[in-house]
Amino acid sequence: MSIRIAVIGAGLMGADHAKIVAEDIPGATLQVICDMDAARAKSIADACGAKDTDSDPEGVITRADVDAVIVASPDFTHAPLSKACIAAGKRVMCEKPLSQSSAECLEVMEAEQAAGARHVMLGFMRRYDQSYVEMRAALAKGDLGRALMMHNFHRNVETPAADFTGAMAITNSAPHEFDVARHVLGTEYTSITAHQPRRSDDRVAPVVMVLETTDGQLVTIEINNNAAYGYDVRAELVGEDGSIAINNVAYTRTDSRLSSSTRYDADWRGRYHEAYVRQNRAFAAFVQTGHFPAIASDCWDGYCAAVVAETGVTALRSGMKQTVEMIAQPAFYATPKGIGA
Ligand code: ISE
Repeated sequence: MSIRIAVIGAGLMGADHAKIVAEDIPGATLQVICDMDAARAKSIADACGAKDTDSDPEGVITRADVDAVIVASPDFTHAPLSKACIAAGKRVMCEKPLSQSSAECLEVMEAEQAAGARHVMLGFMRRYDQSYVEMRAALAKGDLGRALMMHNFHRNVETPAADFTGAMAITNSAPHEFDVARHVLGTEYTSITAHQPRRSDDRVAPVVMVLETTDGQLVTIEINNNAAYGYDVRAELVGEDGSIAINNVAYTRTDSRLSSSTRYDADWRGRYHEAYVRQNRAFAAFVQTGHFPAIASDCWDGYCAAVVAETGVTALRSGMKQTVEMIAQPAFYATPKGIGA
């Protein structure tokens, strides 16, 4: 059956998801683009061939012609709309974060457990990026020996908003690393420290974090939202017998005038396009089969990222190492995830 998908939010990410649903998800129909800004919803709907537009997020979720939902509206709407999807019995792919509040993540987890079935897939798309897939497989295969450290840096060209802060680097950008490092290592975090260097201007300085894991490993994360030179996300996993590093991904190299150069993407949409496509195809399969994808992130992963981010902000503000304190993983989320990638 063709699944009819509504995309809630016609901003940067909503437009990207709408295009992917329209062009790259076999067996899916882009049914509705929903945004409070009717003109913006119509513009994306016209560009992507959506069947309809709407301006009522809660109403769209219950529409009879909508089988599943992608939530790409502002962060503060993610948890309430995910709960509304659960209440309506609709599966949802919610863009990260599930919530910046761990308490609110727990509310969504409680609603999903009460419903007795998985409804929420979370949009930590790095798990579908080929570089992290290969990194995780190399560790699982034993090529590296036991994992000791994972070094990560995540550099944006410039902050997405003028009022961006160091704390927001931890709550908005770093959750990608918080999630993908624990996914690759198969572990949880026990502590975090966070520091910033001083810039010579008034732009937000990088944030450098060191996290300890329950398996005695170290994870280092640099978030630099004002790197200037390009969108550059890399990592290196260091084992007792070897290491594996993520290259900058560039399809071409230009050689001329005694020099050689490759280009960086301007932002994450180009660098992770294939990951978004794989993620959204996995979501469509989840909707059609009910099998939650084996490597997808869920509400528990959203809760873990929120707890570590909240603790990281405390560490940054206090200048002191902070203990990461989480609830025990509910059995509902401990069961092995579905089949396939
Ligand atoms: C943004 O919200 C994202 O999710 C991007 O993937 C990330 O690279 C960027 O730093 C965030 O601001």
